[in-house]
Amino acid sequence: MIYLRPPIINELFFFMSGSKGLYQTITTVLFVALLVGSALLSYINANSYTGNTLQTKEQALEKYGFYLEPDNKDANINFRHQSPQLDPKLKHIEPQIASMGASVSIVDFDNDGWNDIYFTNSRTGSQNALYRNLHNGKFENVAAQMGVADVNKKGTGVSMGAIWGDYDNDGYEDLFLYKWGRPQLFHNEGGKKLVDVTEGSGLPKWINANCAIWVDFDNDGLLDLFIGGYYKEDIDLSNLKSTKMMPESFRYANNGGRKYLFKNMGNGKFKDVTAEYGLNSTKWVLAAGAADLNGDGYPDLVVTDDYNVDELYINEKGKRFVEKGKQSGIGTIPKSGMSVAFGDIDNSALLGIYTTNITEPGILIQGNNYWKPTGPQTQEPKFVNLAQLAGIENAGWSYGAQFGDLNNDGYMDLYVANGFISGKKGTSYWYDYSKVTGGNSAIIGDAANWPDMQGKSQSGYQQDKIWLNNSNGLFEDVSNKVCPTATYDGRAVAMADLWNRGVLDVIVANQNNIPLVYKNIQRNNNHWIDFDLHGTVSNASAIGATVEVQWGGKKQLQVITGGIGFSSQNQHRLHFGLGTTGKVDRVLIHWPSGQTDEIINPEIDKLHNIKEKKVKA
Ligand SMILES: [Ca+2]
Ligand SMILES: [Ca+2]
Ligand SMILES: [Ca+2]
Ligand SMILES: [Ca+2]
Repeated sequence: MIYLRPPIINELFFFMSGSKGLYQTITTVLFVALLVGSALLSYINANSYTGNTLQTKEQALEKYGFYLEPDNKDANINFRHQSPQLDPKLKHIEPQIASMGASVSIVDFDNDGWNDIYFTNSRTGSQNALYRNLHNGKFENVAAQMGVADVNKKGTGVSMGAIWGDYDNDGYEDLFLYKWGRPQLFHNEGGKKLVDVTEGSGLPKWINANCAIWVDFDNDGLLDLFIGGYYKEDIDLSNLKSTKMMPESFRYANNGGRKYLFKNMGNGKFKDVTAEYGLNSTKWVLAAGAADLNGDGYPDLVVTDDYNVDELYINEKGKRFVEKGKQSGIGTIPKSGMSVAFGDIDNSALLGIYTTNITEPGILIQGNNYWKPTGPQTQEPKFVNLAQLAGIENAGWSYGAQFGDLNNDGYMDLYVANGFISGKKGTSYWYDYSKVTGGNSAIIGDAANWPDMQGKSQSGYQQDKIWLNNSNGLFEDVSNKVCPTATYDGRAVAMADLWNRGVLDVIVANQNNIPLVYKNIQRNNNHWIDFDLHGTVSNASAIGATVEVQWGGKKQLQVITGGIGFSSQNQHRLHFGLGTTGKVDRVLIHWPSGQTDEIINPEIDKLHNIKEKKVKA
């Protein structure tokens, strides 16, 4: 009824003043104001940023030098995500709660030099898919034979995401599967089999996690695990004891799941060191990213939270984490924090941080953030939000986002997955939603008080956002100019060179639907250079290592992450577009061990496999 109509506040006034009196009207208006927080009620018409005219592939190739071709069929990828089933007590808001779990992770699990793809599924009894790259444009689902398909069995919970990292440094990427349920660790046996080694590993019985990352926080060469809880860990969403499991507030909720920091002890065992490392908050974590943001050689943590401010944990020499969200700028305004990505968008060799939130025209304009460091790295880094200036602020109901140079021009572009719930067309749950957001914590916190969704949409049928970096600090919206229109409920995004062509393809996992596997078709004269790093003193996956490429007066920094975005993981190798410059001057590689390698004039249009020299730092 009110879908895309200007401002909801008027509707509410009309609704509430009829019978409930002025006091309640004012209260409701105040709560709505609280819901939108610092964001502004906006009159912006939806067309102002979804009004692209469709262009043909030919026009896109001519104008932008690339085109994203949907390739599911040719690639033989027929996976479809299915949403979780919930306790009948949540039936009335099931699409809302069951709105996550579509994830994608890129890994070369069999070390053949070709990227493979892992998708998670979330219905009890459904199968996850591991697509082995057959090198001929096609993939083959080998999840069952590898032992990672049937992982959503009744009573064990359902998958929410997966991260790959070589926790035992044997040269093969192992799998950590996080769930609304029992987390699972699988050891990769030489690329032949993934064996469940959860038992005795020290991992807990149940976490309701939508986020986990591999990070060697103490730089001892052993990959550790960070896991962010969403719902409290004593809740089984398929078998609820109580409906009082929702956030206590839309802006300052602290009743989410706990965080977990597991130190890898080196013998297949992980030790819970969360409390002694100071990760005690219980905000509703949706995403995390690790990178050294203050230049001391230890990876810091950016954690984005639903219903609260985001968090920045500065790593104090691997000994503990100290939360500096507020001081840094990152943790000042509560939004919906759904994704973290690192991107050096202006080739300054400094990592900026992109986090996603909600923009719904006429109702809620939170905007996404691009946190740019205010200067060279210092012990206490500070950031300023440049998303609006750069033109990458308003996407939609955003989930995953990734940076990557899609046209190899030497500037990182941005892909943002959009869309919450595509229900009945022409309907909107936003109005009903605002009724519960206007309640006190007891009202909001009890799912029984939430209005029945009745199959309605909420920010549904949205096109993902594709922003092209115009190299002058501004991005151009090319969303449905460089691919056919697709309005799935996008969740996880990953970028990877799927066919070893020197370009970044894009893979998007959509909730309760098919993924989109985009083959990136290029038509330009641009060059590229790729690096795949292998640690020896550092962790074998080289997670935390950075590569700085210097060419033609530019310098671009990228970091290897063990999971980034929303429930996703990019390819392990780092890809740099170079534009038309035919020469790279210098490459600097900083390993987590503290070693630095320098390469002068490396060959371009080539993937460089680089092994860390075995010397103690
Ligand atoms: Ca492979
Ligand atoms: Ca391994
Ligand atoms: Ca470690
Ligand atoms: Ca670019």
